[in-house]
Amino acid sequence: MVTIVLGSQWGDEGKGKITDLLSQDATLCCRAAGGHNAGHTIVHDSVTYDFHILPSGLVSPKCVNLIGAGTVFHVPSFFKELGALEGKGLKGAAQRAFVADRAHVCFDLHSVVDGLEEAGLGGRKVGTTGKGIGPCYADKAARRGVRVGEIFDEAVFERKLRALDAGYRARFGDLAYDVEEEIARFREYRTTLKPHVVDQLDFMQKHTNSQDGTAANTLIEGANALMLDLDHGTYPFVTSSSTGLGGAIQGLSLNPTSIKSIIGVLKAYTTRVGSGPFPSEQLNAVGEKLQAAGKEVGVTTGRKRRCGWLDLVLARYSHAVNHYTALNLTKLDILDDFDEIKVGVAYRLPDGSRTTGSFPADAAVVDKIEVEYVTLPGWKSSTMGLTRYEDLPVNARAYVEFIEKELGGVPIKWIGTGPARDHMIVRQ
Ligand code: 2SA
Ligand code: GDP
Ligand code: MG
Repeated sequence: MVTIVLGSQWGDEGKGKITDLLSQDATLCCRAAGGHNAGHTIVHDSVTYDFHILPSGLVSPKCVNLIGAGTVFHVPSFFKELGALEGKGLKGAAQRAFVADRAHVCFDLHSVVDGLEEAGLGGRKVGTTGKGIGPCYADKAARRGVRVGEIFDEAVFERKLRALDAGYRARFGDLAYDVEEEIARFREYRTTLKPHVVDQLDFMQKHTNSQDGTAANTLIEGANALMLDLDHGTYPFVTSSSTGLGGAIQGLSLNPTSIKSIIGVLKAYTTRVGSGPFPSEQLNAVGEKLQAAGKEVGVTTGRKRRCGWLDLVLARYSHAVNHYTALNLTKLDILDDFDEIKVGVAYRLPDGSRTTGSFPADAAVVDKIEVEYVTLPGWKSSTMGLTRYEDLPVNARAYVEFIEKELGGVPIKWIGTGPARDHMIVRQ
């Protein structure tokens, strides 16, 4: 049985929190795509954990975790994050963290190139995290990338990394990067990384078949989100991986018939970090209030996130691509103090046409969209930490039910009311 958790907007919806919650009943938790650009925050037992490349299932002591073949893997981040978890008292996490030998190695070289490519774009910057994700996936697609399994063949590894370095020097001239230093670091990783590297198919078959008659539950943690997807997002203002349902299947060689649920994580308002179109963005006091109340700051880069109202045109599009079987509406508590709450329900396009579900492919067109809003009354009381649906103020329930109806009846099964694992309403 497979459960897939996917970001439905531009990321930071709270995927880490629900992944952590569900991983308590999972035998295996996997990342399928992306790299250490992701930032998933989990709050449990008053401890805050920040995950980037590691799957959020690591907080649950029985859950084994895999960084899948579709990801790009930065080895220093892997060890740094494992060290931080140990430092926070999460013992034995390293014994439950594995990476597929087919994942691509994301080098510090890629990060340097990421910075140069962004600088070259001037005013058209993507606003990347600077972690080298785009260049690493570009090398993968150009068939010159280095895979995790190749780290262990010293001669091949060193030849390929030096060739990457030479290629980038031919393009950019001098680089603030020392390839021999990076090669030297990998001589040590060759030993320390070895116990974590697995053949994905063997590994998944072992962990997804029940060993002792109990159900084997696999949880897939999406990274980034549908509107950052390389094919379906606001290209070119996207990340370089497939962040939707397709990427989850492809990156892990999942059996689609074993998928039990596809959970779309939908923040009760919208945020975006980095550049690119954002139709419901509020460049005013509302946006500032959402940013401050929601503590909307990037986990990986510390950038302030851009904020706006919930956009149901975007959510309908996201649902149409990812086929959510249920939603987790998150951060409802952040709307507690608004007199009125607006929800985008339709777009007016520059050519005068109106759409309620399709999302234009051209970022320049999306930039000129005018959003039609419906205004709903706020509830002006605290929902923080509530765990029962019937305890929500009537206007908060009306907000939840309005979203469900507008999205064609997809059930909002989970409602986040705070950052901690137990700040969640679960509707049956
Ligand atoms: P990249 O670095 O090549 O993947 O950047 C390309 C675009 O993808 C966006 N992106 C993200 N958006 C939201 N959250 C992300 N993770 C961090 C977080 C971000 C941070 O959880 O807060 O700390 O800034 C993430 N990762 C990539 C990015 O902003 C570009 O728009
Ligand atoms: P992810 O990238 O989708 O995993 O999301 P992030 O972890 O980057 O950002 C979500 C932030 O909101 C984190 O700081 C979470 O601790 C926090 N969070 C998640 N759900 C809720 C919620 O329902 N209410 C509140 N107040 N905070 C939440
Ligand atoms: Mg995040």
